[in-house]
Amino acid sequence: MSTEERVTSDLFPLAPADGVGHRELGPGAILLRAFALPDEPRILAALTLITHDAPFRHMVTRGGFRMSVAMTNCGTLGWVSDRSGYRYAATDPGSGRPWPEMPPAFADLAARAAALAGFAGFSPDVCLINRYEPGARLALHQDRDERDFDAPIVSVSLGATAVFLFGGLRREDKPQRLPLRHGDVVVWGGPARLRYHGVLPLRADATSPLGVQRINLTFRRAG
Ligand code: MD6
Ligand code: FE
Repeated sequence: MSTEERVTSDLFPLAPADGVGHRELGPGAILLRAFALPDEPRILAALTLITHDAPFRHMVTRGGFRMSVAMTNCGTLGWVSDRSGYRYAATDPGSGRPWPEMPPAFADLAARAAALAGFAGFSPDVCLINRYEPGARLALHQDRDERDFDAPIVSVSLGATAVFLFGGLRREDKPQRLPLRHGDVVVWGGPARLRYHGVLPLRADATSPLGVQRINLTFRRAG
């Protein structure tokens, strides 16, 4: 047990073992349970505006497969995929207009989470917004479309619980299985920046403050 886990269990002696506090997932990676909960109303209000301007859509992979996760973005760049592959683009290919601006509350939440994981000064230029409906999944992959890997990835989960697969630096490394609940935040950077990760198919029986869907915000520095 790490010092931090001991401190946490002293502070919350009756709390469920894995329900609160911070958990190291290895060098450069941390799970912050419920960290985004205080920001939930602000996040949801901003999401309504963003998705009105730039609706969720199912992108297509280079191989021509429709992704089961629906996506949109805010920020000066957005992550897009089509038959020519994955990349970051300054405009929404659906509308031809720039992506909606990143709300200050988003950037602030991401920076506070990154700082707790040891990455001070994180200033994201992309917030990729993912919507998972039952059955939607994300295959194990590395995030390597960004220009440099100095900045961490910050991932905020809202809505239905999903099982996050957090692997190692090699595809063969056996992933940890982490249930991510409403408000949980995961940060990975530095030595963990290129760890493989993915999401198991969302289960239909999940009940959550957002109904049977999971919304994930992933913050990156791509440009
Ligand atoms: C998640 N998403 O939804 C994590 N990575 O919990 C990702 O890791 C991700 O949705 C690269 C591109 C799109 C993604
Ligand atoms: Fe990813």
